[in-house]
Amino acid sequence: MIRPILIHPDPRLKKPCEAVGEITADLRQLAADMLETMYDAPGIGLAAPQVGVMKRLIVMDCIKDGPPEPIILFNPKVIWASEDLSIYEEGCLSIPDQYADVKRPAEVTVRWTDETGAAQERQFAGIWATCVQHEIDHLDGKLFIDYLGPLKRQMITRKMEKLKRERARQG
Ligand code: K2U
Ligand code: ZN
Repeated sequence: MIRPILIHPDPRLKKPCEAVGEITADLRQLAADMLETMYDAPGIGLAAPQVGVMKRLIVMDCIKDGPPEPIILFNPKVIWASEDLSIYEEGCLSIPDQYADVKRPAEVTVRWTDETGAAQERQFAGIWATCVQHEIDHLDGKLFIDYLGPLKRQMITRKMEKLKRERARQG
């Protein structure tokens, strides 16, 4: 089912998430709900805290045109990052309609447990590298606006507070 996405500022978006133990049927259902929610947004990545679940789980599908390639990552960990950096104008489904340039390592190797409980390891580049780092940041309570200067971050936070007030009024 499609789950509501939390909007910044929200304490649950700033808290570090707990590691996942056994991959249960409930966690596999959560991952399926997160993929459905991500495609509906639409987005190319989503982290569990964004739907209010404080667990180390992210989903991604950065394929633009072509058959979808969803991947589910439990307890993802960057085990190598390139020296080279790349800049990408990032957005966030928890900070709607706000975009800013963020510099990150251009390539990363990530280790994780997949939905079958198998250990996986893959090197990501391009938009996949940007996205997986953006999502793993979410698991550590870090948002892309945390890489901006204090004034820009404060301006975006104020806009989100106004958006939340308006949404609360509309009910
Ligand atoms: O985590 C999220 O909020 C989903 C993010 C993932 C993402 C952010 C920045 C750069 C790459 C991935 C996005 O909101 S998904 C929407 C999107 C799609 C393409 C480019 C930027 C944002
Ligand atoms: Zn995000």
